[in-house]
Formats: sequence, C-alpha cells, structure tokens
Amino acid sequence: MLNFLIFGPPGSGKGTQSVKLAEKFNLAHLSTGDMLRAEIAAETELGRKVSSIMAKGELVPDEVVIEMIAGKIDRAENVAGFLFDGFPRTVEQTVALEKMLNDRKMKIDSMLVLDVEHDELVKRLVGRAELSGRPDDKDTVVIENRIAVYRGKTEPIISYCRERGIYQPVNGMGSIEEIFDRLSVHVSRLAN
Ligand code: B4P
Repeated sequence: MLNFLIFGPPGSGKGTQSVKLAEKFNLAHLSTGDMLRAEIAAETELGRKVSSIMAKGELVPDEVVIEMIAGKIDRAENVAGFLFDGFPRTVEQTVALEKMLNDRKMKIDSMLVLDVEHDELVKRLVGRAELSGRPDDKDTVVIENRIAVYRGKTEPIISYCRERGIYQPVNGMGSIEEIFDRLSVHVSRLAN
C-alpha cells in the first residue's frame, strides 16, 4: 500500500490535487474537510457540533477527526493506498495516524507539502467563496485566521515528518495541471 499526506495551508490546492491524484493512482481519498462538511449538510449531531468551529476557521477536536479517519481506513476496498487530504492537522493527529497505520501493518510513506505564497492563498479562497458558498471562505478575517491556525498548529508537523525523512516540498504556484504534473512525478516514484 502507498500512503501519503498532501499538505499545505488553506487554499494551497490540497483538495483540488487530491481528487486528480486519487483517480490517477487508484487511491482512497480521505479528506477530513469533506467528511465534516458532509456531516453539516446532513444535519447530524456531529455536524451541529462542528459547524460553528469551522465557520470561525478553527480546528475541530482531534478525537473527532481521528475517529472518522479510522472508520474510513477500515472500510476502503480495492485501493492501492490512502491519500490523506487535510489530515493530520496537529502533531497529535499525526501520532494517532502513525499508530493507526502501524496497527494495520502500514506507514506514512511521504508528506507532499504544497508551497504557495500568502497572497495567492487568499486570492484562491476568496475566488472559491463565490462558487462554494462556504462560510469559512466568505470572510477575509476568517481566511487569515485559518492561515494563522495552520502556521501555529499544523505547520509543526513538517519538522516532525522531516525528522522521519518523509518530508517532500513541492512548488504549489502555477496552473492546476503544472502542479499536478509535479506531484505526479513524486507519487510515481513512491509507487515504483
Ligand atoms: P479543508 O476542507 O481541508 O479545506 P482547506 O484547507 O480550506 O482547502 P484546500 O487546501 O483543500 O482547498 P484547495 O486549496 O484545494 O478544511 C476546512 C476546515 O475543516 C478547516 O478550517 C477546519 O475547521 C476543518 N478541518 C478539516 N480537517 C481537519 C482536521 N484534520 N482537524 C481539525 N479540523 C479540520 O482549493 C482552494 C481554491 O483554490 C479552490 O477554489 C481551487 O479551485 C483553487 N485552486 C486550487 N489550485 C489552484 C491553482 N493552481 N491555481 C488557481 N486556483 C487554484
């Protein structure tokens, strides 16, 4: 199995690229953001609990996403591996993921980190707001908070993964196809 993280700040293209990579390499695409938004749309108890947290651009509690991911790993069938999109977002989530994979005789093979300039992140998210209607994309104060939360709570995962020799930065500036080609080179290498 080939398991990797697609990593980067909000608006770096994680979701966009993950859909394309999952299709090309037959991977299960596990996006905690999508899972949480589905809970909100279905008006479940969990959805009601997380909607105000997400609307402010804060992270939902670690135990919520860890439990969601574990269930998805166990239900996946006929895939070449797992592509984790937007998860983990804290060092605690990373430790939990390593344990989850380890218990199932797997590991994190790589962390692909999309590097994108700050102004471009804001531009992309503001642009998406018009189409997505996502409350966390509509307000630039919330967008800036999401980026600050990323720098404070999520970015420390990079040092953690660097120590494990799995950190791989990727230039996330340019067209969606250019970035997809760069990522595909790395994933092809991992797959062979
Ligand atoms: P996510 O759903 O993970 O969303 P995101 O980080 O905001 O966006 P993403 O990075 O996937 O978007 P993309 O760049 O592809 O998280 C949302 C919220 O959920 C979090 O704030 C948090 O509250 C909660 N959450 C999720 N996971 C969690 C976890 N593990 N723990 C705790 N809380 C969690 O796309 C952005 C836009 O840019 C799109 O419009 C796209 O079309 C455009 N774009 C992409 N690439 C482009 C390019 N190359 N050029 C131009 N535009 C591009």
